Amino acid sequence: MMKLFLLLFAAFMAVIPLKAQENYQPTQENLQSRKEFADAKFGIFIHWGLYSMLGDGEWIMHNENINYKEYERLAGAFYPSKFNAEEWVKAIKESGAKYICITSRHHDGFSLFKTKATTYNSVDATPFKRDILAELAQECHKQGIRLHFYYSHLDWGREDYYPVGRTGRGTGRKGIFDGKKLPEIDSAVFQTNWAYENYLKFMDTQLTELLTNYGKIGAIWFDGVWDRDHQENGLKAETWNLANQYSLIHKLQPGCLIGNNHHMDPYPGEDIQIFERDIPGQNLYGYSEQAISQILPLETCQTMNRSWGYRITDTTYKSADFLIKYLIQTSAKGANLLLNIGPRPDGTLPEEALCRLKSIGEWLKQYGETIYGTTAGIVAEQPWGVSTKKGKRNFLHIFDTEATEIFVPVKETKIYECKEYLSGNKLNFKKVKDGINITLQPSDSPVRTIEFLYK
Ligand code: JFZ
Repeated sequence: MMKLFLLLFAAFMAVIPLKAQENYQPTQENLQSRKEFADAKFGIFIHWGLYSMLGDGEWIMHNENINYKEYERLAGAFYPSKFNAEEWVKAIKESGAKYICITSRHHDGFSLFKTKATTYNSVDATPFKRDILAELAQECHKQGIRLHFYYSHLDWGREDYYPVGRTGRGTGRKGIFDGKKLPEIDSAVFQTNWAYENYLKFMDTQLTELLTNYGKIGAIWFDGVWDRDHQENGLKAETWNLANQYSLIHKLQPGCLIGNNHHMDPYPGEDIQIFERDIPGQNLYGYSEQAISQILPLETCQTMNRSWGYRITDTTYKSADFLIKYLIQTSAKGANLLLNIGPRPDGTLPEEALCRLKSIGEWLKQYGETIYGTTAGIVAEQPWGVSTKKGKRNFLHIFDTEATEIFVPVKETKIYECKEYLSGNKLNFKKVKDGINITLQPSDSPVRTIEFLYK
């Protein structure tokens, strides 16, 4: 009986999509944007904010239960004297990345841009007085790289972010907004309330600014709706007013893609699907149980070390070879890689990150054609590696450095050419049961890429 009920309930949930931007029909411009996004394959994520000054990641305010009034004082010392947007963009472009996604405002609530919605921003609250996003946007447009904005739904420092979610409960918010006392937090089942209405307006103002003052924006990357997943109705899109937010964004810039790091199946109105720290199909971190969209472009975000925001003690950087392979693996799933850097409080990008950007860029200069504009390969992951493809051109990326021969399970296709990608040297292959065997040339490189064509 219980099973039947659960089954019926699941079926019911499956046919009733969560209310977001219902009946959303992406415009031609939006579809074009999705295509360009999917072709781009590689972007750089930037987590930067007041937390960077404390050198212990972007969750420090929550982790250490820092009082929000005290935390705000960091703004008075925010002076990243070496911040240089031109240098950032140049280094990032050299990596071969096609877009940058930066935290316009993270969970701590500090805005890296001039906003009328709050003085708690990099222009009005700091001695630096500069609009970080404006400088970055100008350089991105000048140097020809797309710009995306990360935007946090949740806020650990605002009284009108009410009721609070499951995080940031120790930041000392008093439950008083505009002089009025809010009801007890723990008794509050989520419902629309006057404080929250105010918070929604605040976000609308900021989103309007972000999509009006910084030229063409490639995407808005939302994060934080999961903060309320312990509350009744907490995950319902209507409580976040996603319908209005999404249509506002699509109205202001129809080509702007919307992604939401909610770790669930995409809501109507979303243009890309995000996976956090997992290549689609993996679930190493527990955030990737959602089905892989067959329609939307996919993106995997990943850290270079183990942190998003600058963590002064985190030296656990993944090797350049690992990251190159990771990019190939995401491409082989038809997804993009959004690789993170946490700039230092002085505004510089860590050397460890810079040298990895350089190595990835050098590889992409030679092999970019086997990544950009490709889709998932002709064969699924094999013991020897993975594949990508562009039309009838198939690229096999061999990670097994020892292999002298590989089996490729392709059936009906008539192969007429098989070669080493870079040198163009022909490789021998023979038809075997259920596929072909390709004989490889030995090489020192961690990835050997070969190309084969079929009719
Ligand atoms: C989120 C952010 O919290 C994090 O700071 C970073 O920006 C990353 C890219 O995205 O990561 C999450 C998402 C969900 C949870 C925790 C971290 N969660 O459900 O507890």
